[in-house]
Amino acid sequence: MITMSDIIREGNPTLRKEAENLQFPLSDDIKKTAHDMMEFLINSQDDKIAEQYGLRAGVGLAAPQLDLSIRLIAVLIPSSVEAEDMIEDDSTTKNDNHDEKQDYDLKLIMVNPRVISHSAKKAALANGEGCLSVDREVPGLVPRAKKVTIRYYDLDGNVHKLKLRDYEAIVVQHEIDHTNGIMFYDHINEEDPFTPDDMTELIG
Ligand code: NB4
Ligand code: NI
Repeated sequence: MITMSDIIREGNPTLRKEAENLQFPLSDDIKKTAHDMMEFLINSQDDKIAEQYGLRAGVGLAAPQLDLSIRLIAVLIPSSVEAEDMIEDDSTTKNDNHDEKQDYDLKLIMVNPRVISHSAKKAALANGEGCLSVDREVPGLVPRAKKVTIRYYDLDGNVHKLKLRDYEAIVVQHEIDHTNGIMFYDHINEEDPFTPDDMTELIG
Protein backbone atom coordinates (compact mmCIF):
# COMPACT_ATOMS: atom_id res chain seq x y z
CA MET A 1 0.00 0.00 0.00
CA ILE A 2 1.02 3.61 -0.56
CA THR A 3 2.02 5.52 2.58
CA MET A 4 3.48 8.99 3.20
CA SER A 5 7.02 7.67 2.66
CA ASP A 6 6.14 6.98 -0.99
CA ILE A 7 5.19 10.61 -1.53
CA ILE A 8 7.99 12.91 -2.64
CA ARG A 9 8.28 16.42 -1.20
CA GLU A 10 8.99 19.86 -2.63
CA GLY A 11 12.59 20.17 -3.70
CA ASN A 12 12.39 16.90 -5.63
CA PRO A 13 12.75 17.90 -9.31
CA THR A 14 10.01 15.46 -10.45
CA LEU A 15 7.42 17.83 -8.97
CA ARG A 16 8.58 20.55 -11.39
CA LYS A 17 8.55 18.43 -14.54
CA GLU A 18 5.98 18.23 -17.30
CA ALA A 19 4.77 14.62 -17.02
CA GLU A 20 4.52 12.24 -20.01
CA ASN A 21 1.29 11.18 -21.66
CA LEU A 22 0.48 7.51 -21.16
CA GLN A 23 0.03 5.21 -24.15
CA PHE A 24 -2.74 2.61 -24.41
CA PRO A 25 -3.11 -0.19 -23.62
CA LEU A 26 -1.79 0.61 -20.15
CA SER A 27 0.61 -1.85 -18.57
CA ASP A 28 -0.60 -3.90 -15.60
CA ASP A 29 1.95 -1.94 -13.53
CA ILE A 30 0.36 1.41 -14.36
CA LYS A 31 -3.13 0.04 -13.71
CA LYS A 32 -2.00 -1.24 -10.31
CA THR A 33 -0.45 2.13 -9.49
CA ALA A 34 -3.76 3.82 -10.36
CA HIS A 35 -5.70 1.52 -8.05
CA ASP A 36 -3.09 1.94 -5.31
CA MET A 37 -3.50 5.72 -5.60
CA MET A 38 -7.24 5.43 -5.14
CA GLU A 39 -6.73 3.04 -2.22
CA PHE A 40 -4.40 5.59 -0.62
CA LEU A 41 -7.13 8.25 -0.81
CA ILE A 42 -9.71 5.88 0.68
CA ASN A 43 -7.31 4.94 3.49
CA SER A 44 -6.34 8.57 4.10
CA GLN A 45 -9.99 9.47 4.64
CA ASP A 46 -10.53 6.64 7.12
CA ASP A 47 -9.69 8.02 10.55
CA LYS A 48 -8.54 4.69 11.98
CA ILE A 49 -6.42 3.60 9.02
CA ALA A 50 -4.98 7.11 8.62
CA GLU A 51 -3.92 7.16 12.26
CA GLN A 52 -2.51 3.64 12.11
CA TYR A 53 -0.30 4.40 9.11
CA GLY A 54 0.29 8.11 9.73
CA LEU A 55 -1.49 9.25 6.58
CA ARG A 56 -2.44 12.85 5.92
CA ALA A 57 -5.97 13.15 4.55
CA GLY A 58 -6.25 13.70 0.83
CA VAL A 59 -9.00 14.20 -1.73
CA GLY A 60 -6.63 13.86 -4.67
CA LEU A 61 -3.26 12.41 -5.64
CA ALA A 62 -1.14 12.77 -8.78
CA ALA A 63 1.40 10.20 -10.02
CA PRO A 64 4.30 12.72 -10.03
CA GLN A 65 3.90 12.84 -6.23
CA LEU A 66 4.99 9.18 -6.29
CA ASP A 67 8.03 10.17 -8.36
CA LEU A 68 6.32 8.86 -11.50
CA SER A 69 6.42 11.51 -14.21
CA ILE A 70 3.25 10.35 -15.96
CA ARG A 71 -0.14 11.98 -16.56
CA LEU A 72 -2.21 9.97 -14.09
CA ILE A 73 -4.35 11.32 -11.24
CA ALA A 74 -6.91 10.04 -8.73
CA VAL A 75 -9.64 12.09 -7.05
CA LEU A 76 -11.92 11.05 -4.21
CA ILE A 77 -14.39 13.60 -2.93
CA PRO A 78 -16.88 12.38 -0.32
CA SER A 79 -20.46 13.64 -0.76
CA SER A 80 -20.39 15.15 2.70
CA VAL A 81 -17.78 17.74 1.72
CA GLU A 82 -20.29 19.86 -0.12
CA ALA A 83 -23.08 19.15 2.33
CA GLU A 84 -21.27 20.38 5.41
CA ASP A 85 -24.16 22.48 6.63
CA MET A 86 -26.71 19.70 6.23
CA ILE A 87 -28.52 19.03 9.47
CA GLU A 88 -29.03 15.37 8.70
CA ASP A 89 -25.56 13.83 9.02
CA ASP A 90 -25.55 10.15 9.92
CA SER A 91 -21.77 9.86 9.85
CA THR A 92 -22.05 8.21 13.25
CA THR A 93 -24.10 5.35 11.86
CA LYS A 94 -22.58 5.29 8.38
CA ASN A 95 -18.85 5.07 8.83
CA ASP A 96 -18.16 2.50 11.53
CA ASN A 97 -18.52 -0.36 9.06
CA HIS A 98 -15.62 -0.52 6.62
CA ASP A 99 -17.50 -2.70 4.14
CA GLU A 100 -20.39 -0.30 3.86
CA LYS A 101 -20.52 1.71 0.67
CA GLN A 102 -19.72 5.38 1.02
CA ASP A 103 -21.16 7.93 -1.30
CA TYR A 104 -18.73 10.00 -3.24
CA ASP A 105 -19.30 13.18 -5.11
CA LEU A 106 -16.42 12.32 -7.39
CA LYS A 107 -14.39 9.11 -7.48
CA LEU A 108 -12.25 8.96 -10.59
CA ILE A 109 -8.96 7.77 -11.96
CA MET A 110 -8.00 9.99 -14.88
CA VAL A 111 -5.37 9.22 -17.51
CA ASN A 112 -3.90 12.07 -19.57
CA PRO A 113 -6.36 14.60 -18.08
CA ARG A 114 -6.41 18.05 -19.71
CA VAL A 115 -8.37 21.21 -19.07
CA ILE A 116 -9.90 21.87 -22.48
CA SER A 117 -11.88 24.96 -21.49
CA HIS A 118 -12.38 27.06 -18.42
CA SER A 119 -14.48 29.96 -17.21
CA ALA A 120 -13.12 33.46 -16.79
CA LYS A 121 -14.71 33.46 -13.34
CA LYS A 122 -12.48 32.07 -10.62
CA ALA A 123 -12.98 30.38 -7.26
CA ALA A 124 -10.67 29.76 -4.33
CA LEU A 125 -10.95 27.75 -1.13
CA ALA A 126 -11.35 30.33 1.66
CA ASN A 127 -8.85 28.45 3.83
CA GLY A 128 -6.26 28.10 1.08
CA GLU A 129 -4.80 24.77 -0.02
CA GLY A 130 -2.46 22.17 1.36
CA CYS A 131 -0.46 19.57 -0.52
CA LEU A 132 0.78 16.15 0.57
CA SER A 133 4.11 17.04 -1.06
CA VAL A 134 4.45 20.24 0.99
CA ASP A 135 5.34 19.82 4.66
CA ARG A 136 4.52 23.37 5.68
CA GLU A 137 1.56 25.65 5.62
CA VAL A 138 1.57 28.17 2.82
CA PRO A 139 -1.13 30.73 3.62
CA GLY A 140 -3.05 32.47 0.86
CA LEU A 141 -5.81 32.16 -1.67
CA VAL A 142 -5.27 29.90 -4.65
CA PRO A 143 -7.49 31.32 -7.40
CA ARG A 144 -8.52 28.74 -9.99
CA ALA A 145 -11.11 28.56 -12.75
CA LYS A 146 -14.59 28.25 -11.21
CA LYS A 147 -15.73 25.98 -14.08
CA VAL A 148 -13.64 23.64 -16.18
CA THR A 149 -14.20 21.10 -18.90
CA ILE A 150 -11.81 18.18 -18.55
CA ARG A 151 -10.95 15.61 -21.17
CA TYR A 152 -9.45 12.42 -19.81
CA TYR A 153 -9.14 8.71 -20.53
CA ASP A 154 -10.18 5.90 -18.22
CA LEU A 155 -7.95 2.87 -17.59
CA ASP A 156 -9.48 1.09 -20.61
CA GLY A 157 -8.61 3.93 -22.94
CA ASN A 158 -12.13 5.32 -23.37
CA VAL A 159 -12.19 9.09 -23.71
CA HIS A 160 -14.43 11.18 -21.46
CA LYS A 161 -15.42 14.83 -21.17
CA LEU A 162 -16.47 16.14 -17.80
CA LYS A 163 -17.71 19.55 -16.71
CA LEU A 164 -16.89 20.47 -13.14
CA ARG A 165 -17.39 23.51 -10.99
CA ASP A 166 -16.38 24.91 -7.62
CA TYR A 167 -14.85 22.44 -5.14
CA GLU A 168 -14.56 19.55 -7.61
CA ALA A 169 -13.05 21.81 -10.26
CA ILE A 170 -10.51 23.10 -7.76
CA VAL A 171 -9.41 19.62 -6.69
CA VAL A 172 -8.99 18.37 -10.26
CA GLN A 173 -7.07 21.53 -11.24
CA HIS A 174 -4.71 21.02 -8.28
CA GLU A 175 -4.00 17.46 -9.52
CA ILE A 176 -3.63 18.39 -13.20
CA ASP A 177 -1.24 21.14 -12.10
CA HIS A 178 1.01 18.42 -10.61
CA THR A 179 1.22 16.77 -14.04
CA ASN A 180 2.41 20.14 -15.39
CA GLY A 181 5.01 20.79 -12.68
CA ILE A 182 2.91 23.46 -11.00
CA MET A 183 2.55 23.79 -7.21
CA PHE A 184 -0.48 25.40 -5.53
CA TYR A 185 1.56 28.28 -4.10
CA ASP A 186 2.59 29.34 -7.61
CA HIS A 187 -0.93 30.80 -7.82
CA ILE A 188 -0.80 32.81 -4.56
CA ASN A 189 -0.47 36.57 -4.92
CA GLU A 190 2.50 37.21 -2.66
CA GLU A 191 1.77 40.95 -2.35
CA ASP A 192 -1.75 40.35 -1.11
CA PRO A 193 -2.28 36.64 -0.38
CA PHE A 194 -5.78 36.90 1.09
CA THR A 195 -7.47 39.59 -0.99
CA PRO A 196 -9.57 37.99 -3.71
CA ASP A 197 -9.76 39.91 -7.00
CA ASP A 198 -13.13 40.87 -8.56
CA MET A 199 -13.25 37.63 -10.54
CA THR A 200 -12.70 35.31 -7.55
CA GLU A 201 -15.43 33.80 -5.44
CA LEU A 202 -14.49 32.22 -2.10
CA ILE A 203 -15.65 28.68 -1.34
CA GLY A 204 -16.14 26.93 1.97
C1 NB4 B 1 -5.23 18.15 -2.72
C2 NB4 B 1 -6.25 19.23 -2.45
C3 NB4 B 1 -5.70 20.53 -1.92
C4 NB4 B 1 -6.67 21.60 -2.33
C5 NB4 B 1 -9.50 20.55 0.21
C6 NB4 B 1 -9.05 19.42 1.08
C7 NB4 B 1 -7.34 18.06 1.84
C8 NB4 B 1 -5.36 17.32 -0.37
C9 NB4 B 1 -4.43 17.70 -1.49
C10 NB4 B 1 -7.45 21.07 -3.48
C11 NB4 B 1 -6.99 19.66 -3.70
C12 NB4 B 1 -3.61 16.44 -1.80
C13 NB4 B 1 -2.77 16.08 -4.03
C14 NB4 B 1 -8.24 17.38 2.65
C15 NB4 B 1 -9.58 17.79 2.63
C16 NB4 B 1 -11.97 17.37 3.11
C17 NB4 B 1 -12.64 16.03 2.95
C18 NB4 B 1 -13.05 13.87 3.89
C19 NB4 B 1 -12.82 12.97 5.04
C20 NB4 B 1 -10.77 14.05 5.49
C21 NB4 B 1 -10.98 14.98 4.32
C22 NB4 B 1 -10.32 16.32 4.52
F1 NB4 B 1 -7.83 16.37 3.39
N1 NB4 B 1 -7.74 19.07 1.07
N2 NB4 B 1 -6.00 17.67 1.84
N3 NB4 B 1 -5.19 17.97 0.82
N4 NB4 B 1 -2.62 16.66 -2.78
N5 NB4 B 1 -9.95 18.80 1.83
N6 NB4 B 1 -10.56 17.17 3.38
N7 NB4 B 1 -12.42 15.17 4.11
O1 NB4 B 1 -6.20 16.48 -0.54
O2 NB4 B 1 -1.45 17.22 -2.46
O3 NB4 B 1 -1.95 16.65 -5.00
O4 NB4 B 1 -11.41 12.80 5.23
NI1 NI C 1 -0.81 18.33 -4.16
